[in-house]
Amino acid sequence: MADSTKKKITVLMVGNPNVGKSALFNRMTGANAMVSNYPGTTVDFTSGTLIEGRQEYEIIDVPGTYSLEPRDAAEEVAVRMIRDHPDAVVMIVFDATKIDRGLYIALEVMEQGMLCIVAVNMMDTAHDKKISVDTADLQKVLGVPVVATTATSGEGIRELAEQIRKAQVADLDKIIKRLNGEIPDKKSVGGCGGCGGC
Ligand SMILES: Nc1nc2c(ncn2[C@@H]2O[C@H](COP(=O)(O)OP(=O)(O)O)[C@@H](O)[C@H]2O)c(=O)[nH]1
Ligand SMILES: [Mg+2]
Repeated sequence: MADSTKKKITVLMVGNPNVGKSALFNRMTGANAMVSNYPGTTVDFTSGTLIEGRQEYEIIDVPGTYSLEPRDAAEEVAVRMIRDHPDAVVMIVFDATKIDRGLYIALEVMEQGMLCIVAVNMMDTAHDKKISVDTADLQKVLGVPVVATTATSGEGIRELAEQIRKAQVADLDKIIKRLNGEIPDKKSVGGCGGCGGC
């Protein structure tokens, strides 16, 4: 049961098309999803409820986008949804086999100064293709929670739901310095990924 004294938090699921946003959305929200038309457009989007740790979240499955410079109506809606929900948590979904593409949109979203969390989905495919993805390292670099998931099997979904409350506003200057090796890694303590969320 949700704690009715806590304000409902909106979570926007953002990422490239075909990274598994809808599959993750279905896993997190179950059967209570609702399809609506985004005001003033012909673009549909799906929203649903997740209750985690007595907090109610409204999860919105945002149309897939490659960047925040929209090239079609669906991408325009994705950008509008982000602009229209400045207090939302953005769950940025990566395809584990295409991390570079995920990083592109992630950095654009992070530039907006919003609370962020990253789901690295399709971990099964990455494993099959022998692509190793170090989510702990990615978490250290980005400074926001990063969770490995496989939406089709459900692996990582629980942890993803639990980590939403630890979403962080990323510090782009620090990310760039870490990428350039100008800031040494924080020491990992007890499995801590150093996202700063605790
Ligand atoms: N192997 C694998 N397939 C996945 C995973 N997540 C989603 N898919 C599949 O990838 C395709 C695209 O997923 P979808 O949720 O529609 O992506 P979206 O465009 O980001 O919403 C579908 O065929 C899903 O069944 C995953 O973790 N592993
Ligand atoms: Mg989808």
